Amino acid sequence: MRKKGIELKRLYAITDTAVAGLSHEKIVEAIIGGGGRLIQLREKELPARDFYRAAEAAVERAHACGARLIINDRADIAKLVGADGVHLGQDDLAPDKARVLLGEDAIIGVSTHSLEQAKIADQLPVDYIAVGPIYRSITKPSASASVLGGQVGLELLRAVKAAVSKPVVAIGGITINNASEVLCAGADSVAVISDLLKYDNIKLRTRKFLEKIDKEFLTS
Ligand code: TZP
Ligand code: MG
Repeated sequence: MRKKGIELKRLYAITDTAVAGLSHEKIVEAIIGGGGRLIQLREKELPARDFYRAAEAAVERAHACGARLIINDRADIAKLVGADGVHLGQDDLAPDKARVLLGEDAIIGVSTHSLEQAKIADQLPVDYIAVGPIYRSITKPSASASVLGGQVGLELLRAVKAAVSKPVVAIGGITINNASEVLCAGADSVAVISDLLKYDNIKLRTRKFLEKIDKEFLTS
């Protein structure tokens, strides 16, 4: 029997060793220190066996502190390290196949860039639908290059939210200054790389980010 649906944290931090200049494990440690409890490990350079080792260390760290760790792209690695789930792009393993591999309790998320993709994702065995890039992203320029105008904007986010029943994660160019408007536009969660990881003190930045969205979003 499928679980009834996951409750996403409002902040979904994503690791990027190039932006942070730190290992995935150290990034996870800093984000957790700042109060983050939902983290995605995103690794695009390492060979599989090094990716596995990094994921193993990161998941151990996350679970020791009560945080959830989702692996980007690789359902096989997510399964092997006992991660909480996998985040899949449009060209990764199909969500139904990842579900077979990871089981009913795993969190599976999928990236979408149009209303059509989001509606399709709503019918798939996934737990959340990511939409982006909401704003231009310097961290993933290819995402911005792939959509007209470099960003899908809050318009698509609103349209997706109105059309799907699953939780929606907004991604791309989200900062401490625009996160509240993204949440107000309907995002259940904001996924962030650079505006957390480009700072020397990631722990402090994560705390400030969480405080700001808690304060602004709850009072808006
Ligand atoms: N997918 C769409 S934009 C993006 C990903 C992984 C990068 C998000 O990074 P940032 O620095 O928060 O814009
Ligand atoms: Mg992918």
